[in-house]
Parts: sequence; structure tokens; C-alpha cells
Amino acid sequence: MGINDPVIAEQTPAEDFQIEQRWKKYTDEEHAVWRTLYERQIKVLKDRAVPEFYEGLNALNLNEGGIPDFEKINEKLMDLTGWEVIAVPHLIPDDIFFDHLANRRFPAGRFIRSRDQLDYLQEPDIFHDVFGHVPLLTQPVFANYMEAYGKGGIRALKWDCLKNLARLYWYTVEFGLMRKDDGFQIYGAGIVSSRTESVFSVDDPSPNRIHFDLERVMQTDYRIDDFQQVYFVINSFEELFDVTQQDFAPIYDFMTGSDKIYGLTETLESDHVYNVGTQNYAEAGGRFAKAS
Ligand code: HBI
Ligand code: FE
Repeated sequence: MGINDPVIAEQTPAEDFQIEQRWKKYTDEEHAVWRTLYERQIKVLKDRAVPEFYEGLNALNLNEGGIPDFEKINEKLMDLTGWEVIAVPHLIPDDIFFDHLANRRFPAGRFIRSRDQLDYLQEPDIFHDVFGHVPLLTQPVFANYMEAYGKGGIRALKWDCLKNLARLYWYTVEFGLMRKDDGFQIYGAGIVSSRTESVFSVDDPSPNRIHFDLERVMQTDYRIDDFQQVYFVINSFEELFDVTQQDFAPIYDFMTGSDKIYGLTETLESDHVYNVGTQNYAEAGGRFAKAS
């Protein structure tokens, strides 16, 4: 039996939820699923992801021999930015997730989706977590942003502002776009690991595309079951990291006193809007179950 065998719990997870990857336990079929997903994504992403993403992929050799072995990834990643990937069994509690990020450990699912569910996922698997998230951890500024996010998360829990911070993660780390001379490129892991949203997010006229603004994003709802109706666009990873270098306390203070949440299709006077979406999701191919 493979790593997806439900009887995985001969180890009780440690307090920090870290488990061993046990790379040797993956079956040929599981490695083959990785290769299928990888090849599919590389095709569909062509020129759609930021150059830093491809740099990261190449630096880590994520297409070598199927599912990557964390030990091998970590040798390179540690050298590049001091980050490491650790295996966790499933979604882990927020405080523990943030603590790992704050210490430059990226928690990744160990299991891989099955071949009959290539486009549907309830929980992040190793393809989403490693193909989607890990390449950018080789990039120093983005790596710093992730650490700052983890530290910010720990503080947000104390302020009871987790929701605000989760929206920041959603609209940057998971669904972020970057502005390029002739359009947009993807850096968000939720997009980069999704066959359909990779195309939709940069090519389709349906969603709003708006320049990133910290407070705006922290007050914008998001959907987890379909393509996004709004994407927020940054100019550079420096821009993203720089906004985390301020005291969030006044922002949180203001937000706990206000329950203002912007709707998904709303645009504001203060927004720098690149395009107002047609919101024509039927034309875009209907309401898909999101493939992340
Ligand atoms: N656990 N494994 C895992 N992966 C996540 O992305 C994750 C999590 N726990 C909590 C969490 N994310 C959220 O707190 C953040 O996305 C805000
Ligand atoms: Fe993710």
C-alpha cells in the first residue's frame, strides 16, 4: 500500500504536527500522478507564471523522478534561502502553521491526489504544496515575505484578526498576480497548481483585476469553491514584503472596530482598477469546482 493508505498513523504526529515524509513508500502510480500533473501544468503555464517561479522549479529539480524527496529539496532550499519543507498529515491548526512559517519551515501535505481526482482537491496535497508553493521559497524577497507573514499571523491571533490576515494570504500567496508590461503573470500557488485557473486568472475578462492594497485586501471576502471574481495585482515581491514592514496594530485596531467587508465584485473609488470584470462566469466555462 502507498502513502495514501488510511492507516498512516503508526506515528502520532508531534506537537508541531510534523511527520516523516517516508519518500520510499510512494508507489509507482503515485509518482506517475505527480508526473502527469507536472507535465500538464508546465504546458498550461507557459509564459503565464512569473520568471521567479520557473527559476525556483529549475533550482530544485522538481521534475526529477516523480514526487520530490524533501531531503533532497531541503539541501538546495536551505542553501538558497534557509527555508525547509516539512511533511504534515493534513491541514494543521493556525497557530502551528504560523509558527512553522515564522521559522522558515513550510508545512506540506505528504499525500497525493488520485488519478480520478486530478482537478479536485479538498485539502492541499503534495502537488499543490510543493509544485505550487515551494519554487518561490527559493526567491529571497518572497521567502522573507513568507516569514513575515508567519510572524504576523502569530500577532493576528492575539488581536483576533486572523480572518483579515487569512485574506492577505489568500489574495497574495494563493491567488496573487504580478503586473507585466503586456498583462499579468501568476505567482499565487492556488493558481499555479490549477490547470483551469492558470488560464482563467490571466486571460479571462470575467474577474476584476485591481492593484494590491493591504487594507483593502484584508477587508475583501473570498470564495474557496470556484474561480476568483477578483484578483489583486502587485508590481514586485519587494512591494509585497515592504507592506509587511509596518506595525499592523493600528490597522487591526481599526478593523476590529469595523465589520466592513467588501463584496467580491465591488470596486471602490480608491481602487486602482486594471479591468472591471464582465463577471461572465457562464461564458468562462461555467462554475467549476476549483482545481487547485
Ligand atoms: N495547514 N497544512 C496546512 N496548510 C495551510 O495552507 C494552512 C494550514 N493551516 C492553517 C492555514 N493554512 C491558514 O491559517 C492560513 O492559510 C491563513
Ligand atoms: Fe496553498
